[in-house]
Amino acid sequence: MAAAAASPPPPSSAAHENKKKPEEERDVNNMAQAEVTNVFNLQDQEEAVTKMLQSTSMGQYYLGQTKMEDFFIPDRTYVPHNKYAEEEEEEGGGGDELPVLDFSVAAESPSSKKTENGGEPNPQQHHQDYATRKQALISQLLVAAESWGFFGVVNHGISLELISRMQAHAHRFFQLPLQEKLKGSPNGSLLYSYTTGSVDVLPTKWWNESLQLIWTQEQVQLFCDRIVWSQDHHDAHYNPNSFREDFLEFTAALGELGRRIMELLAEGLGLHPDAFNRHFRAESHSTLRLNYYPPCPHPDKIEGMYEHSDASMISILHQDQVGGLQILRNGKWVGVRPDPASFVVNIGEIVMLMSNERFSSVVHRAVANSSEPRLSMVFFCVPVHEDVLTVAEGLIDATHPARFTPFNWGDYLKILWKKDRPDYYRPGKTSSTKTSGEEEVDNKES
Ligand SMILES: O=C(O)CCC(=O)C(=O)O
Repeated sequence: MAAAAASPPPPSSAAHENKKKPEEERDVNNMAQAEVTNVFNLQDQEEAVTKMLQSTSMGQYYLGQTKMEDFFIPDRTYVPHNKYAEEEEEEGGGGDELPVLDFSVAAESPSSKKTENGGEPNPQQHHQDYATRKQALISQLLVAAESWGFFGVVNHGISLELISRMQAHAHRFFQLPLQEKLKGSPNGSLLYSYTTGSVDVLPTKWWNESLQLIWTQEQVQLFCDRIVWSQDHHDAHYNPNSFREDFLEFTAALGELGRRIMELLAEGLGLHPDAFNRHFRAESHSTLRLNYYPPCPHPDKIEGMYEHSDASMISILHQDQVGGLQILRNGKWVGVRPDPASFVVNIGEIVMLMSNERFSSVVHRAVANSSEPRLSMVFFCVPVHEDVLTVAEGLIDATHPARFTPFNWGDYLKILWKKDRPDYYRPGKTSSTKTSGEEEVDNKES
């Protein structure tokens, strides 16, 4: 692939326009909903719903305008949803397992811990232990962020009960009749919400539905006010407020986890702990997306969600027991084994850019299956719209010039869906190409 310019032009430039290849159009990302919102915003609800159905993959399918064959992707590299790295290893394939980091030390304060028998610790000794363990975590985190761009997190401090309550809300929502779900499609003041699959600007059709909401009280309330959650008398006891309450508790907890992760990433790079977090504030349009993949009789031919890297700062994902998240690593798709107690975190394009590409934002996808629906829940930490984002100063020197010009999230969103966006905004720095530095990465399946 062509080499990326060492000092790229500003975001408005189309300097790389002529290099486009059809495969490059395939990059998709976590902002599908934003596109839907742009298209349908400020329109009459009924008109908005019709338009959304007509221009999204599952919408067209539900309307009978497309057939399942229209979802088929030629020459697709298929790895079943429940095939994982460890199994490959057993088969002699040299499996490569996602690093899993124990975050318990990150939730601790340097002075809070009791000794094993419940007594007060020696404060100085404890402080030293804490510092040693924290440093060990930072080192593991750096390796994972640099060489994988992805890692699992356990002992993250978010209760399993809260996670399963959110999963139950999600299943309840996706099982509602289509007409009911459509009342929660993006429109007017509700910026993100229910969407029936991928939008037409993307070159492939996704076999999924999603519900994505900005993490504010106001947005979730707007959404809840539109939906009738109890469709029959069996459900009469369901408290619709519980969706709002659990959503707010869950997103606040994920936001806190995101903050801790970004603080440690910054410290690992020798930056001020707040270097990333100062752009990740309550007024950012960070979102939680619930992805629902119905069973599909031809999982080998379709994609639940096509390969993409995330535009976020970082993304924090929980997948249910079904499996289907796959990461492109060294040119191969690696399945991530589900674990109810862990989250999977990935570096998004914003932190990749701010780290001057020390970290990778890696391509991943979701694979559907023929027997059971699959649910994933992803929290996208994004920067405040207007904040100017730059490569962190401590990472620039004579041999490492800034690879990106300053931009903001608003600029980024504007060009995200443009087919002619400059190459340096294209996702897909994979670990497999990390060492070559200057090379642009091929996003397509191998
Ligand atoms: O469902 C998954 O495992 C992947 C979801 C994802 O990549 C996304 O929502 O951007």
